[in-house]
Amino acid sequence: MDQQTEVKKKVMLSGIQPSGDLHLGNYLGAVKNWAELAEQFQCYYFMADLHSITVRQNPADLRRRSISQLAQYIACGLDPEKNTLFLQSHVHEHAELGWILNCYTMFGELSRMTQFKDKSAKNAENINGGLFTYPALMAADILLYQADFVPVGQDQKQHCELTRDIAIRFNNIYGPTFTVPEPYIPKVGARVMSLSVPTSKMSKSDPQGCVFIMDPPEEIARKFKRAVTDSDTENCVRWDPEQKPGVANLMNIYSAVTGLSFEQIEHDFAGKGYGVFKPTVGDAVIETLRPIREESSRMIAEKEYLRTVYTEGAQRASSVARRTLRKVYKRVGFVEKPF
Ligand code: ATP
Ligand code: LTN
Repeated sequence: MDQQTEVKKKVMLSGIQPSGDLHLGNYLGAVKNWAELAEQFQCYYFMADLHSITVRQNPADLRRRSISQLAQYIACGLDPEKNTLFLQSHVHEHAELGWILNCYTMFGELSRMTQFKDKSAKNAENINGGLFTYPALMAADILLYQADFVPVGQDQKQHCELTRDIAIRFNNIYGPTFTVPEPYIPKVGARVMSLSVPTSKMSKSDPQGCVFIMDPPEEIARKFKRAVTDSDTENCVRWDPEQKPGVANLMNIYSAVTGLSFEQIEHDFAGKGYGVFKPTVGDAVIETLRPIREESSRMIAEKEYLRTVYTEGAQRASSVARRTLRKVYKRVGFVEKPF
């Protein structure tokens, strides 16, 4: 009976590039929501190390961050017994299906991806082929596991839509092969903006406007005190994302960490102004991140344990990925491997 329930569970899958330390945007837009899904879904989460080398990485830092990201996933509540946690490069099927899907993804589609446009503007000296074909590898990540849902922040919606188009295209040519996945985007926290430039998304490439999970409390307090609010003279905590993007961002963050509605927040801070609101949001974020930071630091030291987690994770992932890849090889016309 147990096994049958297991088989019927819908599949969730997501990944984060270990190209920087996890930040509040990654947490509220993605990881926080993952932990609650384990009972209801079959969940796979990985460190997207293959994706991260589309931007030049220091090898030692990449290795260290891939492991510390795993520790942070666990500290955020992802139980390795209930979720399959692994490193993307340990499951070679990702690269193999990635190549195949490249051949079913159009140049025009890839040219329209905003992440490609943003990253090539930021890395003008290294606009490599991998950066361009990145979405075909992301489609492979998702389709290998026949994922039903992909929990991500708003910025990944375009890639998820392209994955659907690729899956539908392949299924139309060869018959049903892939589950067509849907993005799973939270209502609050889906788009956390930079504290210094509230019209850009919070990103590790802007450390002043970015709150990292591992930042010490004093640092988080300092970043929130300096958060850019709005140049209006109103000094009033009111939800108006068009006119007041800085305040709206703080309200979004505060709502995501406390569960309070925007109306309730407006009511609680009526007449109090930004000088009171900013440090209050900072304190709420400090208390949310404190246990995660402490647990991550403790776990990073447990190297053998982490190694067991990612070894078992890759073995489990690979046994599923292998089945899909075999089916795809057959569909496209490759001769069956004799060994
Ligand atoms: P980069 O700065 O290189 O674009 P990143 O910091 O945005 O990277 P990713 O690895 O691209 O991090 O994102 C990991 C997950 O976190 C994705 O699901 C993404 O949608 C989500 N995410 C990233 N930034 C934010 C943000 N500012 N607000 C909400 N969700 C976010
Ligand atoms: N493209 C994503 C990371 C990523 C991903 C995935 C997310 C790679 N493969 C598969 C969900 C599913 C990013 O840059 N945030």
